[in-house]
Amino acid sequence: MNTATWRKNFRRSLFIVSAAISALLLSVSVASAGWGQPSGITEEAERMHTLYLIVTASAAVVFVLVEVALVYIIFRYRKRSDELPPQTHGNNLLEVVWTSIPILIVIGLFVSAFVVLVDVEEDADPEALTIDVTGFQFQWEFAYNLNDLGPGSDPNADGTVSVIGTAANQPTLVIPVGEPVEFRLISNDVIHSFYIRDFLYKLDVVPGRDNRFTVTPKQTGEFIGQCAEYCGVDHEAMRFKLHVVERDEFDRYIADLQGGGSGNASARLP
Ligand SMILES: [Cu+2]
Repeated sequence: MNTATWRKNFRRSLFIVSAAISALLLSVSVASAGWGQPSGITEEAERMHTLYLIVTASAAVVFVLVEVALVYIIFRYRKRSDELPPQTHGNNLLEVVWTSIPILIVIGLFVSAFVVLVDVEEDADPEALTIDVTGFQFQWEFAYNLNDLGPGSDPNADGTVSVIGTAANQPTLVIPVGEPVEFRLISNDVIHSFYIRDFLYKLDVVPGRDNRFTVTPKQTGEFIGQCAEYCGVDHEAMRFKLHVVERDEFDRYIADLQGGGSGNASARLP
């Protein structure tokens, strides 16, 4: 094989390899957009997940266009001889185009992220069920105020019922499906973080600070949660379960707690 043929083959292989790598990276990014993040179980999570897909897909499109342009230009304008090619300086139209497209993309991403953020951080309807979540070294307490159990609850009802976890007995947080649930996060010792993966959301539990958030679960089931802020030697013991149930089941659960039940929900819930 002479040198010219060898070079030609080498260039061709290089082109094929880079095209293959670009295609591989594209499929990995598109695939991980679908599989990389769980889609979540709340209406808020659904919006965040959609935003995530939009951002990842835009990044994938930009990546492929840039790579294709790069590879094309490298081959098309490679050095062919010692003769200097025609020299050009500047192209106003091209410069305006390649400056405005990225600006438009950034504005688009900013606006869509801002809309989702405002939506996710929106305060709960005052009627919504409110649960006091207290993080302590090293477990959680979930307290339900009897006068704040969601629409239709008795405003004059007195007292709270609560479930307190221990390292040996993980507590279960029970919430109704299809209605907004507000969590009020309380800590009297150090900073914890209230994290349920399938909410796609996590909020710190800071002493002296009134941190809250609201979610509307859209499917029933059993999920897991944990403290996500290293808060001391037994931090890992701060795990808990989440049960999303139908409203009537939730009402039965609260009535049972009121009747002196232990709050070991898994024993009673399907
Ligand atoms: Cu903690």
